[in-house]
Amino acid sequence: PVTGLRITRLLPEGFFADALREDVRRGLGAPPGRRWLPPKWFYDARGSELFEEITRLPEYYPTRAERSILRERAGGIAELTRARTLVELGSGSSEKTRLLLDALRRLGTLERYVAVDVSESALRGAGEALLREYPGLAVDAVVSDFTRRLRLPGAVAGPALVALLGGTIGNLLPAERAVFLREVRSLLRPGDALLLGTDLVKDPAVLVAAYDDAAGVTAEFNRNVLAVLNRELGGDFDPADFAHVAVWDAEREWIEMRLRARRVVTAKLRQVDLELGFADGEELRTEVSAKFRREGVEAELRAAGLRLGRWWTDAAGRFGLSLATP
Ligand code: AVJ
Repeated sequence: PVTGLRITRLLPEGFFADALREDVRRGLGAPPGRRWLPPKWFYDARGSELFEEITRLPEYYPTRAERSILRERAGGIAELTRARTLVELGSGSSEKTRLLLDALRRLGTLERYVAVDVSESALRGAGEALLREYPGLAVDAVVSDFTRRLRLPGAVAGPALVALLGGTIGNLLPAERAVFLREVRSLLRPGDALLLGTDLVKDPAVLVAAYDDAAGVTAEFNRNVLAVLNRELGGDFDPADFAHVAVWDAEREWIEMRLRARRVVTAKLRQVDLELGFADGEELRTEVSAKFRREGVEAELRAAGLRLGRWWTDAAGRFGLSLATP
């Protein structure tokens, strides 16, 4: 019997430091006006906490919408998959996961939960709580960046259900999504399934409000990436120099979060030997959050060799949950 939380680091020592340096050189080293950072760097301990706060905001509907689908469908998902292993990518606090864990335990098939996330602090908190709440369940916490390379610790007992919830797949650009979905496909064996949450295209005013809340929590979340750069790379950004911006790109059907310089800003990142200048009003892209339509999800799955078996939405049609099989 396994007690205690098993934490696996699939990444070599220093991986995150190197990856951050590389992303910063590439993204912030781009010409002014075209600078960007990948959204995964939001999630230090403070950023993970702020994201949890976002999920409780009145404007941020995706978490509640997805939870309402799971509340209604978890039992059916359990019966369809009969999973022995639940693998969750980008598990964060594993809050909605409990609905799946409960349903699979009720059915009696579940033996192991594998939580994969970039945030070790989130994994520790969630993992310890789940061990207490689900006696007898083996819980693995895997610190990994699945957007780079999808790997799991050892063999996974099938049937396995791989879940990517919350609309996290929307943080990947279309080409990155194609690579990621093919990697998921290559991991799945007959009888396994993918459960994929996708936020759906809707009234742009609703979307923008979800990413620019009145209380300013998302703004703080966005600026937190500058605090991460300061701490990890010896930076001297003043987060207050940047305004939070959320815009809807109607053509590409995604929300972009940006940080806009409120004045001429200069900043140094000592550890990467980078001196940055931002013109007044210059923007830095910090996140893409793509919104989907059923046909698009189905096409992307199909291109990766996956078949969309079931498609559920919440009553208001705001969020989609797909169950796909190899
Ligand atoms: C965790 C990636 C699903 O894109 O909606 C929330 C992150 N960014 N508010 C999203 C986020 C701004 C969130 N995901």
